[in-house]
Amino acid sequence: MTSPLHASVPAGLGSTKPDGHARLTTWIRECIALCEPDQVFYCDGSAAEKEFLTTEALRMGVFIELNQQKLPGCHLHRSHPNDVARVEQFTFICTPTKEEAGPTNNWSAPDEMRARLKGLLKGAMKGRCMYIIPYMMGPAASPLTQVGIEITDSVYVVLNMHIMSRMGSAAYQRLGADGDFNKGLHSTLDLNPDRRLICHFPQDNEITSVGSGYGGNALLGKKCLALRIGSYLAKRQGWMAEHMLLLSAESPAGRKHYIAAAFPSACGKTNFSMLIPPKHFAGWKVATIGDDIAWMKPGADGRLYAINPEFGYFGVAPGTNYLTNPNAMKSIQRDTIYTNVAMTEDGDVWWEGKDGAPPAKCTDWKGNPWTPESKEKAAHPNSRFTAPATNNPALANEFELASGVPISAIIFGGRRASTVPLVYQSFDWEHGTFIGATMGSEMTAAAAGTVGKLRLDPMAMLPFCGYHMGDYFTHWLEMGKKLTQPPLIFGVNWFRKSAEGKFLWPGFGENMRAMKWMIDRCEGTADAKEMPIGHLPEPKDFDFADMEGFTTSDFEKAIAYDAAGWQADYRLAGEFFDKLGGRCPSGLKDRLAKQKARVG
Ligand code: SAT
Ligand code: MN
Repeated sequence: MTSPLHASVPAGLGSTKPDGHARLTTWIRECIALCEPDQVFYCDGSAAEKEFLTTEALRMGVFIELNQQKLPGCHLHRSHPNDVARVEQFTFICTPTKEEAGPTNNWSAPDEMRARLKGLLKGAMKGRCMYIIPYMMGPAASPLTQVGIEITDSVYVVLNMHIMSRMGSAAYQRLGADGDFNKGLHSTLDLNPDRRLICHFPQDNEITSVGSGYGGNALLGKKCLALRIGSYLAKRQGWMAEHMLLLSAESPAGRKHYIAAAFPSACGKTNFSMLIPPKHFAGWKVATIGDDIAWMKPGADGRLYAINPEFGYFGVAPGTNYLTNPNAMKSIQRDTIYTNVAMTEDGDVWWEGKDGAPPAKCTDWKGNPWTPESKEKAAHPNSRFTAPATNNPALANEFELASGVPISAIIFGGRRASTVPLVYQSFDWEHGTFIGATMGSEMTAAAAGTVGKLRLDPMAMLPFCGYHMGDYFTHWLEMGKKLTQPPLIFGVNWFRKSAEGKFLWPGFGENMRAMKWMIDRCEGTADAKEMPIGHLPEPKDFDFADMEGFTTSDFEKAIAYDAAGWQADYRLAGEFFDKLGGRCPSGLKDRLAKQKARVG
C-alpha cells in the first residue's frame, strides 16, 4: 500500500503556522494530541503546494491521471462506493437544547456527541498526515467574510479546498491575534458508514465530521460552515445564509439586475447561474456570481446585498453538456477535480448526458469495465466536478466585490412534476417567505434517500438550516421589515410534466424568458393576472416568440392554475407548520389559512 505520509516535503512547504493567535494554536495542539498524526502539514494555499500535493495524491492513488493534453491539470477521484453523497441521517445539530435544533434536524446533546466523537478520533490519524487548512469564505475585503480552519487527514479535501475556498495564509492575516474562526475537524476514519457523523456545534462555531470523504460531508467550508453554521450566525448577527445561486442579468440597454435563486441540490442551480440567453435575446448578458450559496445583508439604502462565499463550483456532472451548460463545460476543461465520473480509454472523462455518443468501452465510476450494454450507469448520478470559478467564461465582474450586489429578485424553485406553474410572483415579502417556506421538491441523488419522493424543502434549506426552522422563518419575516426596498419574490418550476410524463418547458437557456418577465416585473413594465396563488403572466405578458414548436397552448399548460393540486400542497404545508409547533410564526400560519381559503 502507498503511504499517506509525505516522504520528503520541499523546503518552504507545509510549514506556514499561524502566529500569535493563542486560541487557534491551542486548538490545533489539542487536535494533534487527540488524533495522533505521524505528520502535520500546515497549508499555505500556494500554487507550489497544490502542485506538490497533486503529485502526492497521484502517488497515493487518491487521484487518477487523466489525459493532460485534453484536460490539463485535471484529475479523477473515485470515492468509496458507500460514500457518494451527503448523509442527512448522520448529520447532527448539537445545540445545548433539542428545541433549538428543531424537529427537522437530528440533535444530540453537545457533551454526549463530543465524547462519542473523541472516542472515534482518538489516535485516528496514526500513520497519516494531518493537514491544517486556513481558508476564507467570501472575498478577503468583505465584511461578510468568515474565516475557517479545517483540520483533515484527506489530501483530496485539501485539493478541493484549494479550489472551493480562498485558502491560505491570508486567512491568518484576517484573523489577526484574536479573530473568530470556525473550527472544523475532519477525519475519514475507515469510511465505515456506521462511524459516519457530520456534527455541528453552532454555539461554539465548530464542526466535527468523521467517516466520510465526500463533498458536503468533508469540505467543511461549504454546507457545514457556509449554510448550517452560517445560518445560525446570520440569525444572531442580522444577515442571511441561503442555499442560492447569484447572477447578474444585463439588458442590451445596459440595465443590470442581480438575482438570487434557491433550488434544492441537483435541481439546476449551476445551469441557471451560467445561463446563456437564446438568440431571441441578443444583447442580453447573464454573468455568474455564485452557483450554490449566498450570504446577504441589508444595506444602508434598505436594499439586500449579497456575496457568494465560495471560490469554485462543486457541480453535478451527469446531464452537463455543451447544449445544457456550455459555460460549465468550458469551466471544467482544466484544473478540475472529477469525482466518480467514468474514464475513457484515452484518459478523457465521460458521464451520462455528456455530448456525443457513449464510448464503446470505458471504465465506470467504480473502476470496472463498462460498455453501453452495461446495466449500471458509467458515472454515479451524483458524480461531480470541482472547478475554479475563475475558469468560468461568464464569471461576473462583481465576483470579488466586497460590498456584495443589491438583489432585485429572489426566486424559489423545486422539482415538481405537477401543480407549481412555470413562474409566478408573490404578493409581498411575507407571501414570498410563505412561498419559500412551503416549497416542495422531488428528492435527487445529491443526498442518500428515495430519489423522486416529494418532500417539503423550505427555501431549499431543509438539510442545511442550523437551527429551528420556525425561528428561521421568523428571521426571514424580520429581515423583510429591515428592507425598505425589498427584492420581489417569485416561484418557478422548470420541471412540470404533462399527463403523458413529458416536460412542459424546455428549461436551460430558455429559462431566460421567465427571468425576463421577472425583470420586467421588477421594472414595473410587465403585466400579470392576479390569481389565488400570486401574480401569473398571461400569454401576452410572456415572450415565447421564436421557440420552435412551442405554442400558446403549451405556455398555458406550463402556467396552468391547478386548484386541487394547491389544496394538496397546502395540506402538506399545514402538516409541516404543525410539526414546527409554537415556533412557526403566526404570520405564516395566517397566510396559510388565507391561501387555503383563496384556492377553495
Ligand atoms: O455534497 S454537497 O453537499 O456539497 C452537494 C450538494 O448536495 O449540493
Ligand atoms: Mn447545494
